[in-house]
Amino acid sequence: MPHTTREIQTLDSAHYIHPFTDHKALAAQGARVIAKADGVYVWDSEGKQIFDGMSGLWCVNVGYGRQELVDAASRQMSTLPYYNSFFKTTNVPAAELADRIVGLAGDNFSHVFYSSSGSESNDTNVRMVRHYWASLGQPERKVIISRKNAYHGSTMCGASLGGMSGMHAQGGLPIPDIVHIEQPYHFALAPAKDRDAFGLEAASWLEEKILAVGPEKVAAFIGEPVQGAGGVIIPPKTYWPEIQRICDKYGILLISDEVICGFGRLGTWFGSELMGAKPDLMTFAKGVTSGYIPLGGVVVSKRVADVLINKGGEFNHGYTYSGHPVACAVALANIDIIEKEGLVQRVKEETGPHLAAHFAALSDHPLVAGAETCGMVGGLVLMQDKNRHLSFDEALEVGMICREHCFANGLVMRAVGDRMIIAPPLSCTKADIDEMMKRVRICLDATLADVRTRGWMGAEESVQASAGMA
Ligand code: PXG
Repeated sequence: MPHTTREIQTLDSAHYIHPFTDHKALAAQGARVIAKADGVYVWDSEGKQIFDGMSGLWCVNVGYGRQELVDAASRQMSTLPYYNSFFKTTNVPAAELADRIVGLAGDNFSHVFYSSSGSESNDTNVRMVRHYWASLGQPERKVIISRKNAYHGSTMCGASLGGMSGMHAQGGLPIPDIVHIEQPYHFALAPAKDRDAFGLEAASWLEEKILAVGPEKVAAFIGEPVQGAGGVIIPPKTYWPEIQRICDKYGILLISDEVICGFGRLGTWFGSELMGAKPDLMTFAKGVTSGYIPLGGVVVSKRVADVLINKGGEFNHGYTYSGHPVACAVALANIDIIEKEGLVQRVKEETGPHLAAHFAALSDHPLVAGAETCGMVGGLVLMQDKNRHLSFDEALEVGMICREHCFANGLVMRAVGDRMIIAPPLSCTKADIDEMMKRVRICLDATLADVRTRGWMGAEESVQASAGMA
């Protein structure tokens, strides 16, 4: 390696502004330098091996070290490294991939629009649905309804669609005509209520909002099948079918943001399939190339495409890298791997249930108040006193403490407040999951020991703990 870790950290801190980072804290600590990766593991610049329980950032679906993807990129770069899709032009991988994605998305869909990220794709969604309604002679239909604690990206549209108050506080967001309803988070909002009844109630908040805004002004509803960055919030099974019914009732377009859930993560090609919804538009990114190269886009239904093509005229929207041939070639090779290895089916029938069983068993841990999974995503809540549903004081940042124990013990697990979340590669074997969960236990035990030492556990638990020690 040409530099020592310290030298890289110094360069980094002097010149690199990172996403979502407090730079004073980073400069004091020094960035963790990830140097290489293979399979389900990454290695830092000191040679420490870490199980990547987050697939990078929810994207490395087929795992690291796939030579097929390297070869696909290399071949395409030698043949045609770049050309644009403007001015009635296309390229071979872009056309082939559109056909392939439409085939995976199902009968409702006919077209694909390309971008390079999830954020850009959601900007496309906002412009496309407003253009759709304007083309139908209803330009007043502009309002898009989203949800609190949703994540839809970091551009002006993406962050506005998202429901993160910390993001809205910076940059004067949300932009006009984007409004939010409460999320379907059963554990936090109504743990005592029947889960399915709560799902129906949470969906009814959409109808309330439609009526408050005025149905003639509402263009679309957008949601993630399972909220990812918000903390792996898995909705009750009644939620999405009811959301679909309400959208149909008012003729409102449904956008499923599949940036995390798409390309197999929930054990179906797209998450909306599992949730029982039939969206009009689906946002994708991340897993389409397993993160090896940036690519995103929107899968467009026949309903929307028909209006865009036959009534919309020119859609004045597009990106330099829309349909990038190298990114599309890598996506095709990535889908080949997912199909050849049966990864979607494996998540559904084998590895997903295996992960779920491990998570269910975590309920015996004194810190773990709720643990659930859906395919290859999982979330658990750390609580001070789970019997009394008592959270830790937010200011204690117990989730962040747990995350540090994870890194120290060779595991990437993310903290969203006191929710610890994982999303390992879909290529995980059952043995990989056993290894990951062994590390999860070690990290939870280390966190428990830590918070006990600090005197932060619930009174009853502390008494039990000291009785046990006596
Ligand atoms: N939609 C969803 C559902 C996402 O999860 C985006 C859109 C935006 O994609 P791009 O490619 O523009 O980043 C995302 C991205 C986290 C985290 O902390 C999650 C994302 C991005 C960054 C951090 O969990 N998801």
